[in-house]
This record gives sequence, structure tokens and C-alpha cells, in this order.
Amino acid sequence: MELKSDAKLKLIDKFCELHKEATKRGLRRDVIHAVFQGKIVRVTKEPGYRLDPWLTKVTWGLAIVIVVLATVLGILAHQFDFKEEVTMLVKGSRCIVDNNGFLMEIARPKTNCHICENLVTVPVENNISTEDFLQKYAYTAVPVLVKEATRKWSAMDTFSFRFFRDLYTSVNGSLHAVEEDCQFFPYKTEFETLEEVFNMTEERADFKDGEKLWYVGWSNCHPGVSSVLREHYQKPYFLPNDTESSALDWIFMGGTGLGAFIHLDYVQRPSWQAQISGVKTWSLIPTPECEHVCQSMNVTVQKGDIFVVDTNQWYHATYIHPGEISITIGSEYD
Ligand SMILES: O=C(O)CCC(=O)C(=O)O
Ligand SMILES: [Fe+2]
Repeated sequence: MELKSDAKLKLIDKFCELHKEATKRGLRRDVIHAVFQGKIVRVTKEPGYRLDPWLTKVTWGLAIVIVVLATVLGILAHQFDFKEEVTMLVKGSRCIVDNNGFLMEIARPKTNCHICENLVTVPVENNISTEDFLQKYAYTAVPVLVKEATRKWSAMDTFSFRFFRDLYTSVNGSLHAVEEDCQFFPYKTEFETLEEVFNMTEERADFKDGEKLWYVGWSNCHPGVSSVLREHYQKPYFLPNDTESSALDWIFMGGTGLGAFIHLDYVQRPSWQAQISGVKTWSLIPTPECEHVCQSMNVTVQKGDIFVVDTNQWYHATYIHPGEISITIGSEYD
């Protein structure tokens, strides 16, 4: 049975409106996302953050409506087969609801467990040819660590916290673009925008003793910033010429500790990530349908290495080692 497409779109639009409304009314991002994921949320009081009683009622009202609508949308997606629209919604073509586990778990394609059946460690390659990469890894969802793959990139001597701060503060509209059109992941920090990250004190940026740790990630979709970034890195040498890199650059940056908490992405394409500075360990966990045949694996990425992984097919979490700030740049490819 087909649900009329304008009815689907109306439902999706309603969903987007609610998300925007919740944001506008000051419902915290982490709370909105937890609600969208169907979690029970407790809004704790934090210094400098208080909801007045009226706003609390509106907030809870909105949260309940969102949960109900997410449930209806999920059930309809399943029954009437409009998973593609749901995927598009969360991918951000209409509105961005990042980390929306509830809807996406319903929409995601199941993993073919052959990809990891006999894999016990992440393969490591040096000087891999394009042909080998294409045959063994490009679209197989077998992750691979390519050693010393960024040798000629000027990013290695250029990218730093201050480089990104100067770039974003000098390119008009770029911070606004991250807020409106790209994605920002504050992880465990209190930052709500990339602008707030760049406004932190010099001491905190340098991880001085006693300062709060931070680790954040964001996508860049501002052409002015992209063109500067791309002067400093190239498409990885082992990617076939006809692969298209996404126009989005993904940047993850911060100090030691837990990086990204365990999650699955719904970007539909595999990704590469280059370690520009610092050391990061990735934990890969098979999806539930493959748990019985596949194993979890860890892989440590050193400065200059590129890690390729299909983040749609492997749950993943990251840990940043003590020492240099971890800075990575990456993209999706197809
Ligand atoms: O680099 C990280 O800490 C997380 C990266 C990630 O989740 C991704 O690339 O999908
Ligand atoms: Fe991810």
C-alpha cells in the first residue's frame, strides 16, 4: 500500500517544523536529540541554565508531541515503505536531525555479514595501489588503515586550532553556515555552536592544567572555507580517479579522552579520515545482525595515516591519546 507522497512530505515537514520549533524555544540540542531517539529525558539544572515554569510546560509539551510524531513517522515508514524519504530527512536535505537513532534504525539497510566474517584485525596497508584498494576495500565495507598517506599535504604543518579559528572568523558567513546548513557535534562539551568553540580561552584551547577538556566535530559546507581547506589536502592517492568526494569536509578536533561515543552513521557512503595531528584509536563494533559472526576490533591511527571505514556498517567510537591535539579531516566518497 502506498501512502500518498504529499501526505508523506507533509508529515516530514511537520517533523522538521517541530524540530526547529523546539530549537527556537531553547530546548537544548542534547535534550532534543535524546527525545528524538525516544529516550526518557531529565532536564537537569546547570549553572547559567534555567527554564522558567512556563517554558518548562511548553518544552515538555513539545517533547511529548515530538515523541508521538517520531513514533507515527517510524511506524508509517515501516508500513508504507517510505524509508527513502526518512533517510533524506535525516541526511539533511530537508532538515537536519543528527544522531536520530530511532528513525534511522528503522530506515537503515541491513549489513551483509560477509564483510566481516573472517576479520579479526583491521588490515593495514602501505603504498596501496588504486586497483588493490578498489578490489579489497573501496566498496566492500572492510575497513583499512593506510599508513603514511598524507606525506605531501601542507595540512600537516598548517592545520591547528588557531588556523581553523582564523579561517572561520575571516570568511564571512562561514560560522553561520555551520549552524544553519552543516552539522556540529559538541560531544561532552557545553558548546552549542562552533563559534563558541572558537571563543574559548587561549588556556583552554591549549589544554592547560585545570582547564576543561574538549573534543568537537563539525562538517563544513561553506565554499569559501572548503576552497582554503582543499589547498592543504588532496583526495587520498589510493581513491580511484572517478570517485567523487562529497562536498562536505568533516573535521574532528580536541584533546585526550573519549572522542565520539558509540554510534552508527546514516550517510550511505563510506568515508576516509586523515589524522593530521595526534593519535586516535577507533573501536569498531559489528551491527547486531552480524554479532554472531563478526568481531569487534580496535585500530590506532597515527599522524599521517588515513583510515577508511564505512561508518554506516560499523558502530564506532573514538578515543584520543594523551599528547598532541587530535585533528582530522575527512570526507565521504562514492
Ligand atoms: O573522529 C571521530 O572522533 C568520530 C568520527 C566519526 O564518527 C565519523 O567519521 O563518522
Ligand atoms: Fe560517525
